[in-house]
Amino acid sequence: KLQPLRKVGIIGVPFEKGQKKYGVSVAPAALRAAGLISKLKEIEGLDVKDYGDIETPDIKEVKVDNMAHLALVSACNKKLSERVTQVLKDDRIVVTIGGDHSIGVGTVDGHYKVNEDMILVWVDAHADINTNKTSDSGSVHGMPVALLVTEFRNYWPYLPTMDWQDPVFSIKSLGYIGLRSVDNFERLAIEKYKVPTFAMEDVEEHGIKNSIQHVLQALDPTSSRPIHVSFDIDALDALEAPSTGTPVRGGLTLREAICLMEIVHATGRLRAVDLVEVNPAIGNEKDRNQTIEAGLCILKAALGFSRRGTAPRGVLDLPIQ
Ligand code: B3U
Ligand code: MN
Ligand code: MN
Repeated sequence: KLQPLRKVGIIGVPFEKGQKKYGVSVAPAALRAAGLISKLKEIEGLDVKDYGDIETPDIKEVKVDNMAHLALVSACNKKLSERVTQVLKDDRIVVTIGGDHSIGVGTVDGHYKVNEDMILVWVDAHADINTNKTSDSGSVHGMPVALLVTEFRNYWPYLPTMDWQDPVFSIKSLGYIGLRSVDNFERLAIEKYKVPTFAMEDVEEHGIKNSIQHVLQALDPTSSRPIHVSFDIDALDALEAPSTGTPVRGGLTLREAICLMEIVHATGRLRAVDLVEVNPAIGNEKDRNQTIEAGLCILKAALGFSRRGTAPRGVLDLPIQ
């Protein structure tokens, strides 16, 4: 049986070539400057190690139809995958700070190499399951799930520079929460493969607590598999997290996101969490601070911070004067 882990490793990924806007690569530095490491260290019993940032080598682009910057996306994710594997082998929960959501390829690939029985909960306004044939934007941050799953092997052409990455993860181990901007072919994929999906109207109907519990139960009825949560900050309502590249109104509240993460934490099976698409260059200072703070709250909830508070360990009474 999987035991709860109280050690984490942080990886920053200052990468933004999976989408078109400037600024999402600044997020790891902005989150660190806002006290990411020290705030996580304040969580009772949590051992935090910073593994630093993944730097992407400056390499020559390849041309693939409707797929921007594939060579850079590939190079970044190859290094990221190896680092994720290393952190997990050090027996730590891996916390990856993006970067845009194309880095989900590296985090899931690296995680799968250690835990083949992992399940993946993709929390996002978008489904990120386009191929280069179905994408309107040509941005790889809308394609990571399609790159990862074995079931999509035949929907891709040969992708130069991506030989290191074999789609090995099964779509049967994927679930979605928070969707509200889903392209036609993405919806077709969700229906074809019966992906457990709680789009916003389902969250509305069942509540966030039942939504996440249903997804976890559907993917893993025996409650025994390692969990990977890939959290796109645009899953939150645009009013709660304005500093992001493709905000969509009508999303999760921060309270709902915290609740979701608390439930995942309580399983004791969380092994990897990504926080992506925070873009400190979008909006004003208030927007930026609000978005970063939301990100910190979400990560803290995932790693065991209690909103109820925590009494000092081994202390039975208040100090006497
Ligand atoms: N589905 C669209 C839009 C999108 C996906 N992810 C984000 N936006 N952030 C696409 O480009 O594939
Ligand atoms: Mn996304
Ligand atoms: Mn998104």
